[in-house]
Amino acid sequence: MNRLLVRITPLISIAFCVPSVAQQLTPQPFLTPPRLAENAPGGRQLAAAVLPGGCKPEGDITRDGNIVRLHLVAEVAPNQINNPSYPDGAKDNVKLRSYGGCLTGPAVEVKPGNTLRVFLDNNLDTNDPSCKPDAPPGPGCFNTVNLHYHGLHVSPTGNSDNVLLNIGPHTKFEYEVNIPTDHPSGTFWYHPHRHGSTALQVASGASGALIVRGNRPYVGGAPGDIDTILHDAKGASIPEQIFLFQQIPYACFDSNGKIIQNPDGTWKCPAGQTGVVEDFGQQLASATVWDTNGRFTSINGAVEPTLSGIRAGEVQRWRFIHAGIHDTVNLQIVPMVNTGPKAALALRGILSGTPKQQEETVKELCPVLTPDGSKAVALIPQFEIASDGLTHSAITPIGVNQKSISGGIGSNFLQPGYRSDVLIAFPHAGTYCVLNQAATPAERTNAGGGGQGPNVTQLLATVIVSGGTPVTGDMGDYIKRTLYEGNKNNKALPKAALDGLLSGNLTPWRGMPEEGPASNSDHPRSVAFFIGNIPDPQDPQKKVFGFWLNKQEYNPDRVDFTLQVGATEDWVLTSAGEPHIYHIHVNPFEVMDVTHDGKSIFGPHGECLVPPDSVGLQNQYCSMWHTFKDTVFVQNDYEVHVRSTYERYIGEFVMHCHILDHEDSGMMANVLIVPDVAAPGGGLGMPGMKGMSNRTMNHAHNQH
Ligand SMILES: [Cu+2]
Repeated sequence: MNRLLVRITPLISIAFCVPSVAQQLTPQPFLTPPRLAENAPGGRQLAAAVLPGGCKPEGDITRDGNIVRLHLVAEVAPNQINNPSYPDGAKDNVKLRSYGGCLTGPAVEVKPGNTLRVFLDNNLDTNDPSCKPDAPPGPGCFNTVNLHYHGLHVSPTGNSDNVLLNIGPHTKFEYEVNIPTDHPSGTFWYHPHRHGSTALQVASGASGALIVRGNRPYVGGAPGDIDTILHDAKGASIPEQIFLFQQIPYACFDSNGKIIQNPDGTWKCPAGQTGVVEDFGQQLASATVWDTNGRFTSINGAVEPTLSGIRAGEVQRWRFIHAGIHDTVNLQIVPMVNTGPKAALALRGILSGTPKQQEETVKELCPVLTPDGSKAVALIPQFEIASDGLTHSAITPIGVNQKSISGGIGSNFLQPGYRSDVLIAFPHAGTYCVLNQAATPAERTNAGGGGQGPNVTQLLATVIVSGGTPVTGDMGDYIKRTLYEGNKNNKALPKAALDGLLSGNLTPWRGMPEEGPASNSDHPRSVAFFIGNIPDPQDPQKKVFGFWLNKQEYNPDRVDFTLQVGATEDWVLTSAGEPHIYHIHVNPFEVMDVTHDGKSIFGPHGECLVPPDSVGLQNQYCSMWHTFKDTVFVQNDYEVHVRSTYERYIGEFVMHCHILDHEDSGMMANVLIVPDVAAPGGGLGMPGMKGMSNRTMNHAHNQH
């Protein structure tokens, strides 16, 4: 189907615990996400869905005009995950819940104006001891699912992007998601979102890329699709890669139900045992679990794959999707300086030893400091064209603060839920490392305690660049010039738009127009996250522990915010004690400002000022000035000011912390958008009608 996406190494390997000699010599291939078998109208099957080294997912896809029919199966399936700590390239056996039975859900591509009919088949076991009748909201019912179309601007109600549905085991459900014709094209994703089972299922690999690809050219007037101008200097479409990052905390258990560990505390699956994700308390509910368990962030289901077949100077679009549940990925790309035996093993996804020993190897192969330790090496720069699927108004270099090692130029802070589309080109042939850089102690959210990327630097992937034409000089200028050359012969493209590419101006293709004035600028709505003890509303003498959003835990029967469709409003997002990650469904928001101690971190034109504190974490906000997002990191002691217009859709949906175990533990709120907030009946015009109108009337006073 999409030729552009298929640029994988032509090597078929894996699937055996003990690699053969031939396999030992070959790099571990970078896998593109699995593809569903594609049916032509009339029943003929067009293409096999299996890719080299990949997994054939259950289900299929049929396109008939604007209707896209998708059969998706939620099931438990056996798989294998590469474990870099094994010196022989062995893999761990796992058995996980996912879509289609592969380690990552199939990539799904749609167009603006499509109707996506998803026939979701919940094939999980009806025997679910985690699901207790009448249990209060919270972690549990791990075999009950639903589906969220993260970032899509679609209806949140009925059979559409409705995360308030429970789809029980051995139940089929048909979704109908109408993607409006004016929907931005970009990188989105799908995952289960049933309160209580979201974290465990996403942590098992139940997520997939959802690409909206547009073919609307910019000819003056309405913005066009960025997809129409991503051309190389010869005018051909540039290659692209999906990177779906997952953090799968699989573990094996002893007869007492405790996780089996190595002497250093990392998790161990002895021979013959199969890793699972079943225990919310031990495997998910801890700020430090991902730092200490020795597991690795995977890419499209593979740990430390090697991407090859890229040429020097070749501009590529990389679509990063953070589908992990808890921890920052601090993505840096650096040259590999060592070509010895350790490098050859690294290309096979073998580093050997404890996490600390593996970090030593990574630092030896891919240093981010000069040999004398005095200076950061130049990272391969990433030029962001879209965040959270929404094209920027300018090509934006990632990272600006050279003083910081982990936040220096080219360091892409990806938080759970984020997408980042970057243009990238490698300056010359060679091997490169894609790192998940550990934050320096000063940059950790809980110094020494975890929660901000891994404790140790991890290798995410290696990249082999061969052939092509080396690039000297400024890479940003080179990439802009390439786009300019690639669109020069497009006579329909207005000259001002073409010339603008030379300075990185993407306004003609931006995903969202600038927000207008907000009706509540002097009294913005607020969202405050906090985990800990607060006075018990029933008995103020007592304290009660919880995962709080505005001092309330999630109650599916309570509406927390009632909003007027069409209104534009300001919100202030804060976290106390530790950072959280704000995500709201249906409508994206524009990041208007980020403040610390009441002072903006931005200058008058959005330039990122010298950090107002020594922590450095605010670096990740530097490229967010007036960008649109649907998910944003909320650093404690900072205020993130956002503005959103509640366009088009009415109905009930959620906002929540995208650290998904926090969400399942209560950090979520219901949002209801109504046609007329002042009308009798709370906006639906029928006072006394059961359902949303009653709820609106009863809970209007709960607005914050
Ligand atoms: Cu949180």
